[in-house]
Amino acid sequence: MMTRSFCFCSRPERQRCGKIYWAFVLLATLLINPAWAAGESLSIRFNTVGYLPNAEKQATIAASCANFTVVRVTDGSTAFKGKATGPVLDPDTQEQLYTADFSKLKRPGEYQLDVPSVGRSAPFHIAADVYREPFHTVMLGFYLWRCGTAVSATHHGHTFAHAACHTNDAWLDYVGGGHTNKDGTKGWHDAGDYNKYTVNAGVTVGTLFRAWEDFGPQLRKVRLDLPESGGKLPDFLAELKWELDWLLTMQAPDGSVYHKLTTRSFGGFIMPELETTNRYFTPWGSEATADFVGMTAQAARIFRPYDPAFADRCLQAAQLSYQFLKAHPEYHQADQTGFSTGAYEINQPNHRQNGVPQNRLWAAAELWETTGSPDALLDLETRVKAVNGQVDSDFDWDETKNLGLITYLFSKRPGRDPALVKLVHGNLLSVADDIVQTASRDGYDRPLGSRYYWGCNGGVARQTLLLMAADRLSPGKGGYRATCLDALNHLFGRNCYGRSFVTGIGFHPPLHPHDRRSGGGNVVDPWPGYLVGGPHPKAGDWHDEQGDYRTNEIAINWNAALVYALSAFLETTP
Ligand code: 9MR
Ligand code: 9MR
Ligand code: ZN
Repeated sequence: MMTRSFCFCSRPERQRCGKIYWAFVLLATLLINPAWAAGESLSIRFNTVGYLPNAEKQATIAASCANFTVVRVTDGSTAFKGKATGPVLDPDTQEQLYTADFSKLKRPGEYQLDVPSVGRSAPFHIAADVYREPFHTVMLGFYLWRCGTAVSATHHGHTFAHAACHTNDAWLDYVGGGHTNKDGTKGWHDAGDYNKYTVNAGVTVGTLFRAWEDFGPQLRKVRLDLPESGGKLPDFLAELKWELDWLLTMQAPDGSVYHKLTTRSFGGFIMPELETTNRYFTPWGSEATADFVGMTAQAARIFRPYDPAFADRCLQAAQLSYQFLKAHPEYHQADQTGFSTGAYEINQPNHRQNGVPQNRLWAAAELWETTGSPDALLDLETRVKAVNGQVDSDFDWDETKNLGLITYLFSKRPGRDPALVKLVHGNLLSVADDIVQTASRDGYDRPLGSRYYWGCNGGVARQTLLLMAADRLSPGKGGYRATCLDALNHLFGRNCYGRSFVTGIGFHPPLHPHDRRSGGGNVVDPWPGYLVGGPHPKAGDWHDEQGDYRTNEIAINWNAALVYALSAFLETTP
């Protein structure tokens, strides 16, 4: 297709011209791509960011091989020698895969794998702080997603910036307010598009708050270099407040919550400040309202020690919307008539979930955990019973039930039904054990196994919430932490592409994400710190092309899951 638009010659000539074109593309690729030009093999697939000293270290090799060595980058000397095992046929990719295990190499340093007749790998580090820089970059991704303000940051010597955008958010025409404007500024852009969707904010904020509640001591110390740095909030929470400030504007006076704030159709590939089409609040839905309760109730207890006035505001908002939900017990799907932007609704085609999502369970869980209200506990336990305490092995924006179950299970509040707690405890461990098994059977130790769907890379990262919860129940047992690291290994290069799935991080990361800033500006590199959605429907279906929004878009929900996974390993014992 590209050849055709490139040349205007007749048919036979066009074929020859096509060959010249592809030769040109190959040459250009080698020139702009120093990694490939240096001959680093894409057949040696491993975590190209690196490894914690005591972690398991395995590379998957998609070529016939026997012995391998790990060499020091500094002087080329050998640090480790081993024999590859295999081959094993990987059913997802039909590849014959070998495994090179170098877990015994623990000494910090910079290394490369050397596999005779296959080649040398990209360089990688072994270090106790190997995830610190990636964590910062992925959080930088959130800062750069901020809407309603100018942003600017430098990564690897390039500056990424845009002027204040969407400062007129938003119009009330579709929610019965006539053509009047009400404040709906701030928040993060959702993804590669600039719209803002309450339901996707739900799982995003819930996941980031989970990180805070699980790894608070590490996260409190993190400096993110934000405009708010040095103020009363820890930087991590300051970033989250930007989103919550917007979310609070999504609540209608009666407590219902608007489903989204968007243009009527997707805008073009321009920088956000140039997108001046009107944006509107759209009518309420029960998922948005339940997620809103979950987020604001959780915010109330998390912000309390730093900003009590904000905590009060969040709690009042949570209670108002919770009352609204109680008065409207039926599932209510948001009316999105007139809008062709992201739907975030459960009955859309090619969707994973069937049935009504259990977001109200999450809402009740967070409200109970924050207030201790017996009413909320009764509501919560009724819902937990109704789903038999069932934990899902992966989840995303369409189902926040797991977030509620985790909050319930780890609560220190009195009054829970012990039999129900036991049920959830058992379910969580058995789901986590399944994930560990699934990873161990996969050619790339991918914890999601053979499941490939829109945003599955986010799914891989989000499984770490379950694994880390299991690790808290049975500390150090079951291989839960090792499987969390398998997830990170996969996302940073132990996959059938041998590439990192996160822009600006690791070896040969995505260069053409479906991101309007990366495509609409004049920078060489894509904006940094973003996990792309990943291959589907099959393992080999990822395309690093801007047009491929199905596999190469970025989104806040997937990034949040990656932040969680990285938070778990920010600080390790040396
Ligand atoms: O750019 C849009 C992306 O952010 C969405 O995830 C995706 C699916 O809803 O839609 C993209 O927009 C495409 C639209 O749906 C169809 N025409 C091409 C648009 C962008 O290239
Ligand atoms: O993440 C969403 C995925 O689960 C859906 O299958 C897909 C199609 O509706 O939409 C994804 O969400 C997109 C949203 O609709 C618009 N902004 C970009 C999101 C990521 O692609
Ligand atoms: Zn904006």
